[in-house]
Amino acid sequence: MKDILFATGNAGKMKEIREILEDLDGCVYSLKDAGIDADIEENGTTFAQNAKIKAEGIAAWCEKNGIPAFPEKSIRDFIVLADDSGLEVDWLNREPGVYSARYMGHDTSYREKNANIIGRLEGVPKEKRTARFVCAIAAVFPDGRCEIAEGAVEGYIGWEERGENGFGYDPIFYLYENDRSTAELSPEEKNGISHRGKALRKIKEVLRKGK
Ligand code: ITT
Repeated sequence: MKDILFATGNAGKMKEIREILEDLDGCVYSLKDAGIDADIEENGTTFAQNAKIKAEGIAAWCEKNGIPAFPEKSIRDFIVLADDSGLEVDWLNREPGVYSARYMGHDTSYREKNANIIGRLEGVPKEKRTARFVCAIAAVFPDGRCEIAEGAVEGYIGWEERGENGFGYDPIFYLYENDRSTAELSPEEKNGISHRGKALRKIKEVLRKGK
């Protein structure tokens, strides 16, 4: 199997991605590993569109500029993957959705973003605090074909941040089954049930079949 270039600059995502893809034959490189510093504008309206935009954008960038850390290689030696994901809160008309990373501005801390979401749900009872994490993974093959896989996990927004694991909105996203936040799960537990775990396991099958 060809090696994978995963078009993400998010270290929290990359850690989960490496754990889930570790049993693939090829190596998995991040943008940082490949020395790529490209900014692709995510102007789609769905997670699937943005994942495709990111993967195709990085493939096109490498076609033009090469791969800084691997000057002897071409982007055609890799399958380019990208993840677009986010949190949909039903009470907030599915906000922040595709704007999850940009919500309240890129540079605002997640402590503030999480406090803001909890504040906007003040007085809302548990049964109306429904939310989900959604993930779309795009795979762009050397011949230009693009395959997409999606995954989601249902839960609710809690009343306080809990847990030290994960990243982003994990401390306020709780599971109905055990009333734990996804930041309270071990990495293996989160990958087993998460939006990203589900989407990556589907794309792994596509990669294994070489489709
Ligand atoms: P890349 O585009 O470089 O991959 P990003 O952080 O900008 O990184 P997205 O545009 O896909 O990625 O934004 C997704 C945001 O949604 C992310 O920054 C988190 O805030 C949130 N998110 C996605 N998956 C999450 C998870 O598993 N746990 C907590 N928050 C998550």
